[in-house]
Amino acid sequence: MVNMIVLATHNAGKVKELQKVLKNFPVEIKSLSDFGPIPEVIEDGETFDDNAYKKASFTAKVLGIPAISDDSGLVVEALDGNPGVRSARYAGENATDKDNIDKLLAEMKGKENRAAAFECVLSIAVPSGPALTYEGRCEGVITEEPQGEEGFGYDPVFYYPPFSKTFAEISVDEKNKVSHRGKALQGLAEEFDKVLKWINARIDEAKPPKPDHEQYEHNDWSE
Ligand code: ITT
Repeated sequence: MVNMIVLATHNAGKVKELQKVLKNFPVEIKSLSDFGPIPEVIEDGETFDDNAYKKASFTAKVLGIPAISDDSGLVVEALDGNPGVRSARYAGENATDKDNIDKLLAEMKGKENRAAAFECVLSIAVPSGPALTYEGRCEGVITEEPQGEEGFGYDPVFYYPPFSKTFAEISVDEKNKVSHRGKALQGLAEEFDKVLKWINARIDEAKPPKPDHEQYEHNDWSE
């Protein structure tokens, strides 16, 4: 029976969030920081699925226990889905949130269609390779100017119509109820008993078959 799963991140906030969502299940959620250093995974996939699976399967293989990872970002209709998988480094390799927002607002100047969505994919992988995924999406509108101080990333320019506010003008708890990551986590939590069964079955399959002693002759060296 699996009793430990690692979340492939050093981000303590993400670990706490997952521990909270899965608190009623008999499994301990660890962070990468609980283990020795392991190589960084380069997130160079073309989709959120690619990156989430890459991170989860690599971590599960290296540590030998099931791993969960998430990848997320902002998808803007008028920019053909950009910044997408490049959300964190849209304005360059070491870009700050402000650099990324400035670039986004410049690209969106004069655009009438300001529809956008945050998307999140969670991947759960076992060391032998197979994985499950859960997805979440949250639709909104890109503002003309940043509004609000809460949150991170593109929150100040992501206006959420049902709340008539940007994601930077609401609390973390309010955001988690409707956000892409919140929805993906809720989907995972709702089915987590099945996920645990799936993990246990994959781990059993990957075990080498027990030797069948009947087929071996007893060695007799007496002659
Ligand atoms: P890891 O270390 O766990 O990989 P990360 O900062 O790279 O965390 P994600 O892969 O989840 O975070 O997200 C990539 C980028 O997408 C992130 O840097 C933000 O710019 C943007 N983003 C994702 N979720 C967001 C949210 O809820 N609010 C604002 N921006 C978000």
